[in-house]
Amino acid sequence: MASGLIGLLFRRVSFYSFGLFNWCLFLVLFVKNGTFFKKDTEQDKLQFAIARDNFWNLTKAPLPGFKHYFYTLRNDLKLHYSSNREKASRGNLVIFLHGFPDSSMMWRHLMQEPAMPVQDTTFVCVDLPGYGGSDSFKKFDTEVLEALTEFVVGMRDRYITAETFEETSTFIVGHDWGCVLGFRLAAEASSLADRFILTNAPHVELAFANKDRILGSASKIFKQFKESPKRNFSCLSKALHVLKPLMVQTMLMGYIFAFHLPAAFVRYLGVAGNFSFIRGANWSGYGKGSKEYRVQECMASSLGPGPEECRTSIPAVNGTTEINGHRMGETYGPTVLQRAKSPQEAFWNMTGYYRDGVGWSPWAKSLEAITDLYALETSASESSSPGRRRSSSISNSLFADQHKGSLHAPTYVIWGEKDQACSRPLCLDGLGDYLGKDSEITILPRSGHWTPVQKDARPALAIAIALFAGRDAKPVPKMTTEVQKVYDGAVLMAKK
Ligand SMILES: *[C@@H]1O[C@H](CO)[C@@H](O)[C@H](O)[C@H]1NC(C)=O
Ligand SMILES: *[C@@H]1O[C@H](CO)[C@@H](O)[C@H](O)[C@H]1NC(C)=O
Ligand SMILES: *[C@@H]1O[C@H](CO)[C@@H](O)[C@H](O)[C@H]1NC(C)=O
Ligand SMILES: *[C@@H]1O[C@H](CO)[C@@H](O)[C@H](O)[C@H]1NC(C)=O
Ligand SMILES: CC(=O)N[C@H]1CO[C@H](CO)[C@@H](O)[C@@H]1O
Ligand SMILES: CC(=O)N[C@H]1CO[C@H](CO)[C@@H](O)[C@@H]1O
Repeated sequence: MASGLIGLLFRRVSFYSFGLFNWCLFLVLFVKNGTFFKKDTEQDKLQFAIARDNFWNLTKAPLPGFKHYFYTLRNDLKLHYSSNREKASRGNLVIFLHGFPDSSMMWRHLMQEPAMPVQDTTFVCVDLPGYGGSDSFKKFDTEVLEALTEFVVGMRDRYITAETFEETSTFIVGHDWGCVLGFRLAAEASSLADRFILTNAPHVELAFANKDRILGSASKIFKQFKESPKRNFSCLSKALHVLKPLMVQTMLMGYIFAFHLPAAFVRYLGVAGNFSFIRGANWSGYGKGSKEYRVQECMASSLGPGPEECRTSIPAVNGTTEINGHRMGETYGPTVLQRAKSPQEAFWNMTGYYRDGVGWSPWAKSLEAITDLYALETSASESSSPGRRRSSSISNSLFADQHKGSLHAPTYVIWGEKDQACSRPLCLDGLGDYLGKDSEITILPRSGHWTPVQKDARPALAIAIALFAGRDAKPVPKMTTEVQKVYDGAVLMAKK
């Protein structure tokens, strides 16, 4: 009993000490690389204000051909999104989920890739709850999955009509947290989309399984050492060798430990050195020496609308207050204004995803979500095209999955191998075992975490989206072969 308590105490203390260590490390880093004391010039400030106005002023086009929209959830909170389509029209529907510390505006570079089928496809870039122009939630637990389920169903209702239903497919594209959530939806709410396209973030159940496997082997080897330390001395270094990938991943995830410190620490980390943390996220975002990197644009994308933009509203056209379910005159929700006024609060919100368990808490679906998903499943199985008929996620759950978190929808994973936050041994190795039919994993060996942003990786993601979701999309026998045409050296990791 007492030893259990001491063990728990020891784990707690090491957890927070490591968080505190990383917190200090970040501050030292900001000071060392000069961002901490760097003051913005008048021109920087002007550029920031312009970028914020361009991205978040509701009367403007956030991107060429795109407009701002809101979707009100059953809990009365609003999600903000931008889309190239006002109403339902022919063409597939692609919904984009961004990550941390980003917003829907992170897709701006990808949307302008020449390969992207902007003319033929409905693109919906949504801000995750608590980010960009979407309302904050009290907690970022499985409520986020509920909200996304409701949102995707809402978008399908809004942009797909009964006439176009047969020929229209829905896609969910996710990066970073959007990818973590995408894996969960593909496993637990697979009927939401016909295909998931996911990039650079862990499948949480796989990462936990990899961690347990590594710890298991290391402790077995260590036991041999303990039994006869003299004769089996080499086992000590062997155990450390086995543990190495886990230690590397723990170091890479140091920031997550820092996000678990008391609120005052996290809030300070968010704004210290005038947002050094968010600015620092660029080191990897664009790649070394990129000419595309605009720090003020990145800041405007990460921080969302400011108090100015919260005063704007979606313009009414010809005095109509509603067009196809879009209410005109709508503006950002009250919690968006709170975040605009307090960037510390905004950072606390964004980091809530790491604390509140949306990645791993068991999701007991609401009755509404179950009903919505069931309706999607039955309509898909009634649809004539056999390719759409899939094993149902509801009936499937009656049988034990081979792995906890197995994916039930076709999934295409495209992964920058030099990811700065997710190491391959923990986050990627073994992912093939979780894939369902008609799925594939492509590795981009020269790219890092920001696949949708980095200049050399972007075209690879764009071509995959174009071939899956563009006009006249047909089954692609091997996507990696197609990707190799725009990304020399792309590697097929797994295919099912
Ligand atoms: C801090 O950064 C913001 C956003 O980039 C900028 O508007 C502001 O002027 C900066 N403040 C200082 C003191 O440099
Ligand atoms: C938003 O943009 C409009 C032009 O479309 C401009 O007149 C207005 O001043 C802007 N609003 C704010 C609060 O910046
Ligand atoms: C607004 O009115 C103009 C002129 O009467 C018309 O051409 C246009 O289609 C209308 N727009 C909408 C969205 O109804
Ligand atoms: C996010 O911010 C809002 C508004 O400032 C606050 O009410 C809410 O509790 C915060 N949520 C989390 C999980 O931090
Ligand atoms: C891995 C290893 O070297 N194990 C050795 C530990 O010591 C016992 C007893 O001498 C050996 O039988 C094992 O081979
Ligand atoms: C790679 C890159 O663009 N790095 C930039 C990130 O931001 C800092 C601070 O604003 C710049 O000094 C770097 O050049």
